[in-house]
Amino acid sequence: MTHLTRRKFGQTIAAAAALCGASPPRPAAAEPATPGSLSFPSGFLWGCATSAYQIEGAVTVDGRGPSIWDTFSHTPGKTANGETGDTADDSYHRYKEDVRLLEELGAKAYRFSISWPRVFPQGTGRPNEPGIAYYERLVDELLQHGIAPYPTLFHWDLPQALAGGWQSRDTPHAFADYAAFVTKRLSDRVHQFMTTNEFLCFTDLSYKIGQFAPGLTLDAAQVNQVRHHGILAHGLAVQAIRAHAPSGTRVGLADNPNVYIPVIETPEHIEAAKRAFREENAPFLTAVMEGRYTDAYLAREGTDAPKVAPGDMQAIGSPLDFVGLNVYQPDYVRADSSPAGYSILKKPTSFPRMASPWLYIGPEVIYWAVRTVSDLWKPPAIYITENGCSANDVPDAGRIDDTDRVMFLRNYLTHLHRAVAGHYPVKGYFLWSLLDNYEWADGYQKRFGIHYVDFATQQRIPKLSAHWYREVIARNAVR
Ligand code: PNW
Repeated sequence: MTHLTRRKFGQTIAAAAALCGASPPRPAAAEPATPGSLSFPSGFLWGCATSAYQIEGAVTVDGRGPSIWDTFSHTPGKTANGETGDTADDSYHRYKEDVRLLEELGAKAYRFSISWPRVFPQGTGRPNEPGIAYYERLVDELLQHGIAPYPTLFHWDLPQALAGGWQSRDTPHAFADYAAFVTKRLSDRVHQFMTTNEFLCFTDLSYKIGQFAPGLTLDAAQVNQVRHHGILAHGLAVQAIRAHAPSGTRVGLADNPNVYIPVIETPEHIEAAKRAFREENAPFLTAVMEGRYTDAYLAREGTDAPKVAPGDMQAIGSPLDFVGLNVYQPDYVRADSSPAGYSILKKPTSFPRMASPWLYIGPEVIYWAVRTVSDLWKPPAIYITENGCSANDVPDAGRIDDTDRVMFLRNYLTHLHRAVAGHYPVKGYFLWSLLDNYEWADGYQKRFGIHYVDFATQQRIPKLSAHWYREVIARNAVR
């Protein structure tokens, strides 16, 4: 056997072992960089993300109250095949197994969400001790395995009992009280909190388009008020967390701004994309980062603009320690001579997408997300709090070779590396998702996990992408 074939043979065994889920032998010293390998800074935080309603199940266990997603998913015609989060991944009972999956990946951090109706079944009033105790157990399990907890306080499962939902000004105040309670219980062990997840989804998709709970289609003035209450909830929660957490606790949010890629990287198009980002996200991230609505937004909405009470904008603009960005699909912008100075391009029908029809593939969007937020507002730190994709995963002899997901992730991470190399302050990356889970109105058909879940048996199987991600984390490098 020649030296070359022996080496090849060894690599094949290691690769086969990896595919079977066993750990391939790893050299003791750091591996030498392969040509063209893209290394991340030491301490870069590699993690995975999930959310409560999408994975926990156990919706009536230990005193949890109903959320608007329980009501919505049980309403005929609202979700694919009428599917609900009643059982989901049963992670409420299997959290130790799920922490083990994180450990096997070598993940340094876990972004999960806390279910408000577990902690306050009525949304407000008396806390439910078994509800908060579950999150204490989860946090302790993570810490025992050296995994940093990154909880989000609201990932859409609003307590049903809150009259008027996000249409009511009382809801942001109830959220701040809930945030204060969670902070008091967890901030001895949890050093960072995210307030809300994705303003656009729990406001517009829920109260304007009606695609998400509670499934309403309100008029423009009402929608603007809902949006205002959403960002106010974030701002009041930032104040509540700071009031009750030890100093040094970091506070941020996870948002999914529309991100614009300059069609050509020339100064005029780059400037137009930046302007588009600020203006198209005016009701949400721009208001949070600037503590005011843009003049153009207020002019555009006219008498439909939100009613703002004294103190609201100051709360909304509370300084943040980090900005979390959920990055999925791209949009393209070019400079033009319109009053706005830009136009957003329509995508050709041939533009490639993943298994969810909305999920166009544009890996450079992750670079422009980081760069634009950084150039506009210079936050101290940025995290990618979600990135990942759905794929048509079908087990074949017990294996899921999701080469399309690996392709997607490799390309997005390559462009994230461009942001790192450009010295933008991006500190970590959370892959969506650790597990296949309840993909909201799309039910269980759209799989986003790097672990396959057999929903009949609750068995978790690492997909090829999990093996791939483990190598990324181990090498702290893409490629
Ligand atoms: C995010 N869109 O949602 C959420 O934070 C997750 O809960 C979700 O599972 C994940 O992305 C994948 O969808 C989105 O239609 C839902 O553009 C829909 C859209 C974007 C993000």
